[in-house]
Amino acid sequence: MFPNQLKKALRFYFITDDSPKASSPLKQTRIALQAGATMVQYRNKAFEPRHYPEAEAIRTLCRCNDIPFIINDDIVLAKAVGADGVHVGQADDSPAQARILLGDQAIIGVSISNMDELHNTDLASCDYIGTGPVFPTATKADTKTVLGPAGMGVIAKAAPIPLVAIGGIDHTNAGACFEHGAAGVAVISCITRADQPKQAALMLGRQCGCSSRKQLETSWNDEFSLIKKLFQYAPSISDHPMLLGDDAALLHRIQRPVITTDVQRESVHFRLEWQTPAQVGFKAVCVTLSDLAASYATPVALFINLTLPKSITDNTAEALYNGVHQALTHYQCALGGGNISTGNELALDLFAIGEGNPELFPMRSDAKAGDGLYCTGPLGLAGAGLKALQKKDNSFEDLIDKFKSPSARFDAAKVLAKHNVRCVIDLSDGLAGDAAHIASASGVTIVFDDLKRNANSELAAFCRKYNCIPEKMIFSGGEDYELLFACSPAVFAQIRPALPTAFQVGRCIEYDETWLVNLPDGVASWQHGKG
Ligand code: 3NM
Repeated sequence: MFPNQLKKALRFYFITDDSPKASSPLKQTRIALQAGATMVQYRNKAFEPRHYPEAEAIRTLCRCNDIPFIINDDIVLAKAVGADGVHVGQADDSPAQARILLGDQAIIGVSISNMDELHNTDLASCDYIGTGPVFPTATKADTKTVLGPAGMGVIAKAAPIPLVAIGGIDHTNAGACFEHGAAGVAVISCITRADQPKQAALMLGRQCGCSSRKQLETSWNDEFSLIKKLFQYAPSISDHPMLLGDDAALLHRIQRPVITTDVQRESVHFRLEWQTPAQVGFKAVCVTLSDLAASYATPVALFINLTLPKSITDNTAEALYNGVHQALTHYQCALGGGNISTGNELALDLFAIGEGNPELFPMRSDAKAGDGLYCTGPLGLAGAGLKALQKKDNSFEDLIDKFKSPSARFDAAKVLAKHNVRCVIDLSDGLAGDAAHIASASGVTIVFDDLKRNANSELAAFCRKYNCIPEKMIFSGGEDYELLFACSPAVFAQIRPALPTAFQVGRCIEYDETWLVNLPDGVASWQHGKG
């Protein structure tokens, strides 16, 4: 937040009241927001896990109305609930600790009640100070000397960052705080314990020069708010500076841009009854970035077009974004842009840009007779996981996990690139299909090994239970997102120590009238790809 934006946000700073005498904090917040509050702090000195939904509901309300949401004291809660910042006292975690946990963008406030504290507090990690009590207050028992507006003004003058006045403030004395240099006033009881809270809040709002809100936004499930949220929580990746314009993104310094696209559609690629929205978001990014891994490219920016049916709630959309952001953070990829439209089914169209390896752009057409064909990890697990979900059998956790949460194998790609492996493809369609792509593009015949023994124990157990053939799962189950690659056996021997899960699946020979040899019975032969 820019300094002038922060100053505006501090103007009418409402703090929730945890007293049983007051109404619920969510209701208090609604009243304050309707009266024009510009910032909200959730203060609950007796916080317990059961209060979490309350904090979350207030955060959502603030977010919908574009108001910063701050947590009192508890930096871990602030992180967990996705607050915009935290306010710490002199005896709490330090502002520096808060900054480390909450990041550069967080708003961090600290309580300062006299000049000594002002001088002895490390303000480098703070965005504002809260100073009081300016007037006598019964809300906080352990407050220090009442400063009066003039005493507060002395601190405001000496403070290098904006000051918000606190303690005993209401519509009758807020003006004095502003006159003595406060950027804003923070209040509790003048609203929460007033006989007529709405009236009291409106009177204070007027003193602060804040416009009331006739109608509170309760949803950010519209295109503009949604895009704003999407960007607000996206990781900023500094290696590839990116200017987010109004209509497009300007990417700097991308040499050899590598571009890929993917789509994830409900009922075709995922089902919300099987996967949480966060898993859907996470997987959509992994699947898209997997193509970059198979191209030896480093992720730079991802673009998402989202189709949201009307039935999708804000919480679902937000959880989906959280998954997207987790994956982007994991793979150190920035969000370059997005678009949202309504539609009949939930769908994510994704585009990713990466920076290509300066020496090598691997191609599926680069396999040679004499090469072995290898894979970076176990196959058939995701396909079996999908079948387990279809059968509503949750006992095969590893298989289901592999289906729900694949990874893009940038780690393996690094090893392959280092050893100059020139032929790579990511396994999205299943071994038979993807090997056929290599064979037909390279003009070789691939002779498969007997992979019976390569079914991992959970896959073998699944096949026993459901009477299916493990090789069939290995050859036909898609969505493993391992890398399939061809190289000489000597090179593979050098690679193997760095990729212990890699194994041989076959070998390439001179083209012999057919692309694939030794496919297990019942696996589609893919011979139609010939030509
Ligand atoms: N901190 P009311 S005074 C939470 O002086 C708090 O640091 C203070 O509540 C300080 O608006 C205070 O009801 C209580 O007086 C503010």
